[in-house]
Formats: sequence, structure tokens, C-alpha cells
Amino acid sequence: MTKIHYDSFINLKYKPSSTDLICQFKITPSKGYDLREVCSITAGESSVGTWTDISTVNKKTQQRITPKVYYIDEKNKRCRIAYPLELFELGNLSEILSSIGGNIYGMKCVSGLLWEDIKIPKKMLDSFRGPQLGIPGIRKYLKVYNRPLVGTIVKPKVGLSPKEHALVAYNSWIGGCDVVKDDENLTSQPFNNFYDRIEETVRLMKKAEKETGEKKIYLANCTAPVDEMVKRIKWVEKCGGNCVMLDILTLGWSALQKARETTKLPIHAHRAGHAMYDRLPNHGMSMEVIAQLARMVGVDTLHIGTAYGKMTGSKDEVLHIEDEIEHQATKQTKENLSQKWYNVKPVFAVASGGVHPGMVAKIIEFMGNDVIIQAGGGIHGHPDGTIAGAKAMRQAVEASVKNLSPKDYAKTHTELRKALEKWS
Ligand code: RUB
Ligand code: CA
Repeated sequence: MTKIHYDSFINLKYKPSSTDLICQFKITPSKGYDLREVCSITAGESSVGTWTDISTVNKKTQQRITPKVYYIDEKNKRCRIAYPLELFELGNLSEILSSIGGNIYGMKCVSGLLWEDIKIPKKMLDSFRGPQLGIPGIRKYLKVYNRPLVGTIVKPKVGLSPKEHALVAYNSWIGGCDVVKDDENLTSQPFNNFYDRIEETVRLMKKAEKETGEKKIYLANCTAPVDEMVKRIKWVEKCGGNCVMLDILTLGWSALQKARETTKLPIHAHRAGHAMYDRLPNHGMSMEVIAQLARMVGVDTLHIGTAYGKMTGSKDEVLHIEDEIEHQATKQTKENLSQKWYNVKPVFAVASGGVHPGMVAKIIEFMGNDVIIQAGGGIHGHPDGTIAGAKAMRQAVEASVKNLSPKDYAKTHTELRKALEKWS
């Protein structure tokens, strides 16, 4: 096999400037390559380099836009690369990802490449919209300031008619859910037409609001080819809906940007498919990077895992992602880059996937109050049905807020007691 040759992009004396975009990679070189060489190739192939010498270089521009590998941690096979901002088209996330997350993933010199973290400079953040409402806007809309929000996913995922779907949503709201969402794979199937579902579910949301005296939110799944997605978003607006839901990774970043430009409604981001990027320990793109990009483009709520539920993702990982999306700054450590978010609003973390009332105290203990705790099976699988299931979730949250153990609270709250008996 012919070895590829890149000029060295390594400059360990370089001090990144505040306008550089910085990426951290964990690199497993293929047999016959050493780490430094592959770090250099990673920087080169994602920017100005190629496999051989070429005669078409504009030396002046080349010098200005060449990235630098300024940090290598041999032990952990980690490197940090500073990319001059001029390398990228601002406001075009597809281009940015074709550079940093492009060819290099398929090259023979790497057997594993994990994009662990990103530090986005202000000028790039400013070229995207960021969240419309974020945590403060959503709390203000709901007038709920001092507790986690309670959410549900209508179950079964698919198979209900629009009327049946709306009824399950209505029962969830009157039972005590703040938020009800469509599932990620429910869009517009023969048994459940999107347009009918949205109209009927929004109608019952308003009824539930009147009956409970509480504001409610409906996350209407508008995932579809872009033109149709826009049409569906407009329909949600026309029906008086209050939130758009999108499967951001299967849709693609460009479609997410389009949605963000199309509507003033907040966007709920489902991350279906994220594990194709982030599941392997030594290859892919971490959920943290996905979350940072989603915040930059402008989602208001984002699934990040629960640690305790049915999906993979450790407590440390979930906590760190929550930190990154809910706060205005994170610090640099050995494992992570720092990030300043300036005036980009914080995104509400959604803890979901195999959640039930018996898990609520643990989730609040490690994720705090700013979390949307979402249960599908853990509500609709309650022995007494959806209304009782939603009540049990609300009671579990109340117990935590009052600093009471769920077991004690269940002594005087039948719905919670029955939920704990079934699942704990
Ligand atoms: C929840 C569900 C959601 C997952 C996705 O249903 O299926 O799609 O939360 O996973 P249930 P994640 O409550 O019945 O498990 O939130 O990790 O992206
Ligand atoms: Ca980060």
C-alpha cells in the first residue's frame, strides 16, 4: 500500500486564538501509522491538505487558513486542532461538517476517529439563530418555574388514529403532563394523517388547558422532506399549535436550519439515530458535539438520555451534555474543551427512554430542576391507565420537590403507589 504524505500540520507551540474553531479527536491510527502522523492528516484532509504535493497552491492564502494540531495527548490518543474561522462558510452547517466530519472518517490511515468535543467561536455562533425560547421562554410560557416539567410520548408509537391519538394526549394533559409529544416515527401514515392529527390534538390541548387551568404544550412531529416539513410547520401554526418537533438527525442539519428560519415556534429535537454516530467508544461523533451543534442552530428542547432508563449513556456523559446545553459556559478539562455561549439561550434537557415514576427522584437528583422528564410506557402502562399514569408522574415530581421519598408520598397518593408497585 502506498503511504499518503501530508505536510506536517503539527504546531505544539501554537496558542489558539479566540476566533479559531477547535475540535478534539480521539484517534486510533491504522497499522503502520503513528499517532502524530494521523493527527496531522486529520487536520490536513479536513482543510487544505491532500495526499501528494500539488502545484496549485496560493501560498499566502494557504498560510492564513492552515489548521494547527496544537495539543497531543499520546497516552489517551487525543489531539486538539485549531481551525482558522476563514476555512468555513459561516451559517452553513453542512459545509462545516463536510470539512471537519468529512473524508477523514473514511481514510485508510485511521481505524478509529472519535470527534469528542468542539469549541465554537462567537462569530460562528452569531451566524446561526440559536434557540427561540430556550429554558426561560418555555418556563415563562407554561408559568412553571420551580419544578422539572412532566412530559409524555403518546404510545403506541404508531397505530392510533388521529382521534385516538388526541384522546391519549388529552388524558395525559388532564392527568398532569405539561408536555405531550408524537413519537419519532409517527409522521403521516395511512392510519394517522398528520393534518387531521394536529388539528384534533391541538383542539383537545386547548380543552385540557381550560379544564386544568394550566398551559400545555404539544410537540407535533413535522419530520418530512423539506418542502413538506415547511408545509406541516405552517399547519401547526395555523391550528394554534405551540411547538414543532423534528427528528433532527434523520432530517439533516440543513432542514433543521430551514425549520428554524421558517417558524417562531420553539423546536423540540428528537435525536433518533444518534447512536449511529455516538455509540462506539472510539469512532464517530459524540452526543456532546451533536448537542452543541443543535444548540447553535437553535433547538429549544433536546433528548440527552437519562442514565437510568432503557437507552445507553452514562451518568457522567448525560450530566456533561446537560451542562453544555443548559449553561452559558463550560470549563476546559483534560477530557473536554471549554465553550462560551454568549447570548445563545439555554436548551431544556429531555430525560426520556424507559422512564417511570420510580425513577423520577434519581433523575432529579442528578439532573436538577431544569429537565423535562418524559415517560411513554411509564405513563400509558399504569395499571389504571393514562390519566392515573400522568398523575403518578406528577406526584413523583412533587415528592422530589418537597424533599419527600417517593415511598412515603405514595402512602397518601394511590396513583404513585400503584406505579411504584408495578415498576420499582
Ligand atoms: C420513549 C421513547 C423515546 C426515547 C428516545 O418511550 O421511545 O423515543 O426517549 O431515546 P418510553 P432518547 O418512555 O416508552 O421508553 O431520549 O435517549 O433519545
Ligand atoms: Ca463541549
